[in-house]
Amino acid sequence: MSDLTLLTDATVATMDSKSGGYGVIHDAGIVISQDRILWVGAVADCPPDYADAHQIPCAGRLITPALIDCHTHIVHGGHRAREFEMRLEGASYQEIAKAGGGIVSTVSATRAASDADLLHHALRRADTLIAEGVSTIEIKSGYGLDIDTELRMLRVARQVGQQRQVRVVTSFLGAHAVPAGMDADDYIDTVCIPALKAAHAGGLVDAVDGFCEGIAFSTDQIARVFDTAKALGLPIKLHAEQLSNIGGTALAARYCAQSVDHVEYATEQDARALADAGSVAVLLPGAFYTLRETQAPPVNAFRTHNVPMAVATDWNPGSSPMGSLLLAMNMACTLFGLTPAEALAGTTRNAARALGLTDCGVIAPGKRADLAVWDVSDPAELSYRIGVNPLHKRIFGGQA
Ligand code: DI6
Ligand code: FE
Repeated sequence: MSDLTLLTDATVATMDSKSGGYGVIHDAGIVISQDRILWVGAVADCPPDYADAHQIPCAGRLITPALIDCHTHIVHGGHRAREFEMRLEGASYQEIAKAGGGIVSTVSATRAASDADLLHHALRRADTLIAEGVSTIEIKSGYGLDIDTELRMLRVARQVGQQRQVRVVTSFLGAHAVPAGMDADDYIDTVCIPALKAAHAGGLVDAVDGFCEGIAFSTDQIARVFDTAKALGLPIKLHAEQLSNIGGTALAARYCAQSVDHVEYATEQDARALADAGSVAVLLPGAFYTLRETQAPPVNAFRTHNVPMAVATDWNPGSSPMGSLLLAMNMACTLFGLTPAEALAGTTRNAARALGLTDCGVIAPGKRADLAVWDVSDPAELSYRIGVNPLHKRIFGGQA
């Protein structure tokens, strides 16, 4: 009995096209061996060696790479529905943050939550994403802002990856907000950097993130965190240019960031810097929508300079309480003007790149068999509908 599987009678969007399109193959098949893709192509061209593979007919369904949510904050305590009401009554996100709400209110709820409670809710959120064909989730710390709670968040994030068939990539986001009663510089030097070193020593950190913004940290403060990341050999990414332009994108590009996220206020020059650094621009339309922002990211400049664009949920309790990556794709098209092909590249090939992953995000020989089988025939359908989940089945590391 062969240990090979042949998914057959499918339409495959490989997302591996050099032209930036879907890379569609009609009447296609995919041969899987254990957790890897061995072959993909038109069934008519399938090599005879795979003739005795176990066949799974897909009834013409669309197969894409499994989706990758490359920016989330799904480990957190509590919720911020009251702030939603306050914004509807006219308060801004920045005003709420300055008045002691915002990120620091989630910090209190996260510190008060038990590990079991944090894990329970993070698993429920991960399950929601998995149900939409997500195979890989990036999860950030940043609601602890003390050494113990930052480490607890990252441990819970790792547990999500152990308790579910999903790959978790962690980011240390100690530089997310200044805790109440502390000076920002003191916080960076006496809490954030020691927490990063401890988390790294515990094997809990895959990348280092920060929030560079008027209501958070300056470029000088973030640079100190990045210098530590560099010394530890960790890649960096940054929340930058979300609400204003204070130079975060240029800073992150100087450190060859994996990604720079939000980037609504990035300039043409920022786009050039990202291109030179090989960084991905991660677009987060859920936060833009929730905060009713009006400045869209410079998508045309990213296209002109060949900056890869990813799309993510930014699932967090404040600015993006959004548990749907398909909805993020729809919003990236409707609000930011991405094409559906760019949106799908943004949650597959470019999302992998934003996480520094080279073994997933496209359907090609040698890549992980992380696949999503959809009850649709045209890949544009994935971005087009609102609030509809057409997933037929997800395959994770070759396992259905
Ligand atoms: N930008 C975001 O979108 C989240 N963090 C950040 O730096 C928002 C986090 C929150 O409001 O809780
Ligand atoms: Fe975020």
